[in-house]
Amino acid sequence: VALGANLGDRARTLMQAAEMIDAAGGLAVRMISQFIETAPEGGPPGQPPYLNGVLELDCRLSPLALYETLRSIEALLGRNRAREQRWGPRTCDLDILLLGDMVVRTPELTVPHPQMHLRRFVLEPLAQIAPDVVHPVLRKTARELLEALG
Ligand code: A4P
Ligand code: MG
Repeated sequence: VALGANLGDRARTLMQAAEMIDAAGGLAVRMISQFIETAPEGGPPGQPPYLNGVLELDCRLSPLALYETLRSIEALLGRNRAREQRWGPRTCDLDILLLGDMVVRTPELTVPHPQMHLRRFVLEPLAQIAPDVVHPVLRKTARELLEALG
């Protein structure tokens, strides 16, 4: 799971998100990457820098149940989608990157995350905690995907 925040007390928000995920039924946090400050990619110009990180979870939930749990944690952390722009500033964004070897393509959910292999702010923390995890569609490891970004 990728964590991102660029409003408010970003580090506190990301730690709270990790704690809430760990406390949720069917989920346990196994690893937390360092949180890194990153320049915004995409979205409207002039948005503040992000703090990004990645979690590895033990997950006993279905993909959709995991997605819904993450959405409810985003909401509890003060995210208000009605006021937000796509790729705009947010207090907390929780995206599912990978679910083991599973490939999901539903209206709500695409896993692997469709942009993960293009994003340094995802691949850097991912390669830190799971360098050898394999993207099941591209068949490359996190480390290889990061190196491919140059
Ligand atoms: N969705 C589909 N697949 C997934 C998935 N694997 N995980 C759908 C989570 N959601 C998934 O997401 C939009 C829709 O994607 C959801 O309704 C869900 O059904 P959202 O979180 O509501 O909106 P968003 O985050 O504004 O859009 P999107 O496309 O998810 O953007 P991203 O990819 O989250 O990018 N720059 C830096 N440096 N760091 C960042 O963290 N984040 C973004 C947002 C832009 N630039 C950034 C960062
Ligand atoms: Mg998102």
